[in-house]
Amino acid sequence: MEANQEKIFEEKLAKGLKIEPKDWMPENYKKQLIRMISQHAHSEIVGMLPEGNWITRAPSLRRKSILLAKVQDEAGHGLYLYSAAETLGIDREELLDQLLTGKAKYSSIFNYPSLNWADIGAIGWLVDGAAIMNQTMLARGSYGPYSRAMIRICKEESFHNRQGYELILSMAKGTKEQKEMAQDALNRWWWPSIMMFGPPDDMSPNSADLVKWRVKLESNDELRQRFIDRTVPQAEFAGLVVPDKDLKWNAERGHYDYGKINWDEFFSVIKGNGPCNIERLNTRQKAHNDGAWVREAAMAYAAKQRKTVAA
Ligand code: BYC
Repeated sequence: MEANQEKIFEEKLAKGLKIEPKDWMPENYKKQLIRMISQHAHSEIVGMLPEGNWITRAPSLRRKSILLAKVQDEAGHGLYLYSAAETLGIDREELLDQLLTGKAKYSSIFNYPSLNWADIGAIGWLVDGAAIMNQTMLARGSYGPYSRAMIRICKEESFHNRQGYELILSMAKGTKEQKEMAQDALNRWWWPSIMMFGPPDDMSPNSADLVKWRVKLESNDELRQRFIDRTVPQAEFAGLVVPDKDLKWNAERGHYDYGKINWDEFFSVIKGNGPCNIERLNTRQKAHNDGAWVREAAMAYAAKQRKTVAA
C-alpha cells in the first residue's frame, strides 16, 4: 500500500504536479516543509522589527506611508505562511512557542541592526531583493499551499524591492552626507544579504532532500550568484561601491567572481550570537505577552457567538 502511494507521490513530482495537504507524502517531506515554512514565517514576523524601528522617524509622509505598508505586508506574509504550515498538521501555537523559546531559526539577516535611514533603503533593495530571488524559485516548488503563498508574497516583495532601490538611489544622488549614508548602509548590509541564501552547497545538509522533492529547484550558491550578478550593476548605477575587493566580472563564466564569505560569522549568528538576536527575541516575547488580552477577548467572543448559535 505505502509503496504504491510513494509511487504516486514520485510520479506527481516527476510530472511537476503539486502535492496537496490531503495527498500521501513521506514523513520526512512533511518534516522538512514544516521546518522550512515555519522558519520562513518567523523570518517575516521578526523581519518587521528592523524596519518598524524607523516608522516614527521616516523623513516625509510619503516615506512613512510606504514603510507602514511594507511592514504591514510582512505581517501578512507571516500569517499566510503559518497557515501554509498548519496544512501539514502542526498547530500555530506550537510554532509560535518554538520561536518565542528560541528553539526555531529565522533568517540570519534580521539579527543585524538598522542604524540610519539609508538602512531602510538597503533592506528593501538588498534583503527583499535576495528574498525575491529565492522566493520566485519557491513559487515553482512542489507543495501546493507553500508555492501558492509565494505568488502573492513575491508580488508584494517586488514593490518592497523597488521602493528600497528608489530610496537608496535618491540618497546616493543627494547631498554628500546622504551619499555617505547610502554607502555606509551598503557596506554593512552587503555581506549579511548574500549570507541569507544559506551556507555553501557543500555545507548545506538539507538541500539534497529538498532538491529531490522539488521544494528547492536551485541551490543556495546558484541563487546567491544570480543575486550578485543582478545587484552589482545596480550599485554601480547608483555610484556606490560594493564592499568586496575581490568582486570582478569573469567573462569566461559570465558571472561575477566574489570574495570569501565569513561563514564563521553566519554560523555564529544563527546559533544566537548575532548583534541583535537577544533584542529581537525579547521584543517578540514582549509583543506576544502584551497581546494576550486580544487573544483572550477573541476567544471569549467566539465562545459567546457559539452559545448564541446553539441557543
Ligand atoms: N538564516 O541545509 P541548509 C523577508 C539554516 S523574510 C538562518 O542550506 P535549507 C523579509 C537552515 O535552516 C524571507 N538560518 O538549509 C521579511 C539549516 O538549519 P536547520 C526569508 C539559516 O533549508 C521582512 C542550516 O542553516 N526567506 O523576505 O536547505 C522584511 C543549514 O542550511 C539560513 C526565507 O525564509 C539563514 N539565512 O536552505 C524584509 C526563505 N540559511 O533548520 C524581508 C525560505 C540556512 O537544519 N527558506 N539556515 O537547523 C529557504 O529558502 C531555505 O530554508 C534557505 C536554507 C535557503 C534559507
